[in-house]
Amino acid sequence: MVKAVCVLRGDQGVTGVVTIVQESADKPAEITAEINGLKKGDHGFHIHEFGDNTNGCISAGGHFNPFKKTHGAPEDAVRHVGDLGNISSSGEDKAAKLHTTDKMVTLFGANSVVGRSVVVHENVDDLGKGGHELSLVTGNAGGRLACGVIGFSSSV
Ligand SMILES: [Cu+2]
Ligand SMILES: [Zn+2]
Repeated sequence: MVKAVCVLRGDQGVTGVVTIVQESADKPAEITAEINGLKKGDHGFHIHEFGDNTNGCISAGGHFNPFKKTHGAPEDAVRHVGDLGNISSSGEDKAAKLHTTDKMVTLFGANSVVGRSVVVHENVDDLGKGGHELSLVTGNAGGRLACGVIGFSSSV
């Protein structure tokens, strides 16, 4: 069993905690997220390549994509490893919550997401289907509201 946690912060009051737990390398990862301060609606939610916050969330780089695929939905076969879809807020002062399992995200081996970043976005991720020039790259999810680095944890 490997456990990881990510505390998200941003400069517009958005905060959150994401936990990832995985029993073994051949089992799906269990992802739980709670994000506060989001406007009502869906917000793109991804794992980005770098655990670098030097220049804020921009330094996290692009979506974590070790297999060089195009952007997609979490349930798609063709997607970035980091494509977690959207997290949905029902209103400004309500926590946006997500609980899912994912077969591509892993805490084991060379493509582990530990040391990378979780990013929550301003706008909805169109899951590659929006027809915008950025749809197959970022889901056209707009600015980065908050981010944090994924690290190992003993407590989650
Ligand atoms: Cu993102
Ligand atoms: Zn992506």
